Amino acid sequence: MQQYQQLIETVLAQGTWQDNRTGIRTLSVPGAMMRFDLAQGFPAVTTKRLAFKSVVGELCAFLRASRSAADFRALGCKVWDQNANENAQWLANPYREGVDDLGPVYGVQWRQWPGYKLLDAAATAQREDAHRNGFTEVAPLVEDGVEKILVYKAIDQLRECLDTIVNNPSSRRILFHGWNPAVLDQVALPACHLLYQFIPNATTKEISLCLYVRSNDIGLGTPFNIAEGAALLHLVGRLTGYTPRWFTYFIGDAHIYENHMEMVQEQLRREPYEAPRFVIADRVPDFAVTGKYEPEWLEKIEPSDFSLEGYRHHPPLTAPMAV
Ligand code: THF
Repeated sequence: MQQYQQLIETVLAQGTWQDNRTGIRTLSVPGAMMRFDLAQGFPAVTTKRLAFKSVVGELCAFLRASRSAADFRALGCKVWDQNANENAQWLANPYREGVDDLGPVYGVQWRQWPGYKLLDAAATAQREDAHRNGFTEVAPLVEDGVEKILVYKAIDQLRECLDTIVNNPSSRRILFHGWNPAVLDQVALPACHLLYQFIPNATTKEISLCLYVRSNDIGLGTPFNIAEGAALLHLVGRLTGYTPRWFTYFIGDAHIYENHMEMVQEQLRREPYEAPRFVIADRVPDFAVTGKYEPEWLEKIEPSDFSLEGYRHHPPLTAPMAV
């Protein structure tokens, strides 16, 4: 994970101080990239302890389309409690559904993106096509004197990615998006990691992931989000018969919070250890071995199905999260 240290160095050398919604200033750089070869090991930060259980707990909660911090906690991840219950603006949001609610965050968009179409009632071919594609007719209505029909489908973007990896791996459209402009006013926090594109290689049977993160807290969020993206790529590879290879991580606003300076500087004084190995439990079917496509494991997977082997790390370091 030299690349994480290099990112810290870049921000320290080139960053400028910025104000933001949290009131805690950041040293920020616009645009950064890291690229990990997963064939060389798992990109866990080693210059401090990675909260791996929390990472895989969060991933499982996302995969189950959770929107409550209580569900995240039940899976071993406490990092959503503050966003759910300590942000005054969110507490006053009319869409908030009580204690621990986060709104339709990440997993809800990944697995249940609300898809609507307004069709002309007379457009029979369109209505039939929408029906074949899983849309249901919700309500008739009249717009400018024309009879219309509103159709709806909860789009499982992630499942559709897996289907395409299996059925049409040369597609360059295998992506899912967390940024739904229609619900930005309904969430505790608009998605930070928001665009995931899978790139399978049908010849080498390797699969790569490009991830775009609009805003990244380098002290706390970055190590967490890198590990989570890499874990997701491993899982998707396992369920589709591909070996995880390149994981490219793009950041929009790359920043270090003022009160994280000591934590990141201490990490620059530490020598990184070798990368650990990522292991998925045997009970999770390997498509490459079974030849059987079982995407329902996206929901069945448990945090305990993921582990790290040979994870050597320096002593833990932590710092407050800005809310
Ligand atoms: N808000 C801010 N300010 N930074 C973020 O990174 C962030 N997130 C998520 C939503 N809001 C955010 C929450 N993810 C930790 C890790 C991930 C987070 C938030 C906090 C954290 O404190 N990690 C500690 C301990 C974790 C633990 O023990 O469970 C650590 O040392 O890693 C970006 O996704």
